[in-house]
Amino acid sequence: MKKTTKNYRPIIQQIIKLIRQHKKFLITAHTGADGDAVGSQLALKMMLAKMGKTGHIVNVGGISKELTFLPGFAEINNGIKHLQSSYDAIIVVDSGSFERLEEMRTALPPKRPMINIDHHASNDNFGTLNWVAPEMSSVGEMVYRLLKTARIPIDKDMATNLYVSLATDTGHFSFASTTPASHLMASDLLNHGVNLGEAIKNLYSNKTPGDIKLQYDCLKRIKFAHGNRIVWTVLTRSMYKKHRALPGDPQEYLQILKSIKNVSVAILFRETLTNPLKIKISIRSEPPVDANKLARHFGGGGHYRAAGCRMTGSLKKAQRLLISKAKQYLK
Ligand SMILES: [Mn+2]
Repeated sequence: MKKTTKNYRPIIQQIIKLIRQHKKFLITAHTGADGDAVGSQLALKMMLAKMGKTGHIVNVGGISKELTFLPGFAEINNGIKHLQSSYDAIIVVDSGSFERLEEMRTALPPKRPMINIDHHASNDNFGTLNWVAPEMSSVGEMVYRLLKTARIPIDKDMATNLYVSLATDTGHFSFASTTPASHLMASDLLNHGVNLGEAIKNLYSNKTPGDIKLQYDCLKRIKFAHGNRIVWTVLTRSMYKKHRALPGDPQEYLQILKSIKNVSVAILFRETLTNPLKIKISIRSEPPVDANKLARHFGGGGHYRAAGCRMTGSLKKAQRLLISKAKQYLK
């Protein structure tokens, strides 16, 4: 458990100042936005509204179906065709690098100040203002601090969005990134009226029979190396088709792989829906293995214990390259 010792007040105040100087904001996040990205985007949009500003959310790469219950979800746009030209500034959340914005990168309106709010160790400070805090559990926790510093009251909808950010990015308060501060924040949010039962039901009891069959099929293909310290499995396009299910959040699969005793590296290889030669790789690790470092060998990145990368080529080749690299970390 890492303590937050850094003083972020100056950068938070610069961000608030920049927000006050502008009117209309594009709010975007990494491709395939997850609970943390979407929850913090929606809370930011609500914060902007309370400051008399406008926030417009546009993402790329689709969104997990279990997040549709979030307050304000209908106002999230997917695809660069929704971009407008009237933005004065841009806010990017939860994107470990500029590359993770994918097709959004070249579609962004030029010469706008960009606020980069993120907690990935791999973040390369691509913004005009960069608040990068790797010891924070989630961007939700960062937006919460922003709200507190700006003295903007948190309402039930904001609290629900921030709770989902925090809960999903900490594996419901189980990952090493969970701190006393994250629990205090959760307590405060619950006091603001978050319907915990509803949130849990939507997040974790929202599966189709096909989803479970896909999960079963995926776990059947589990492989081990290095005395069971490396574990991995795959999701293929033919599996999605067979079970009529989408790959969904890799976290669930990885949590199962990580639950095996003494596992140091757990990896999920996924074929993308549109291109069989584009492989998405999600990595979870335990010390001494640094998932961020491992992912960086292949052009990706993330956190110390959770990271990802992409590869072009066959699923077989991706497994071979990644597993042999992972073995080097355990020597
Ligand atoms: Mn995050």
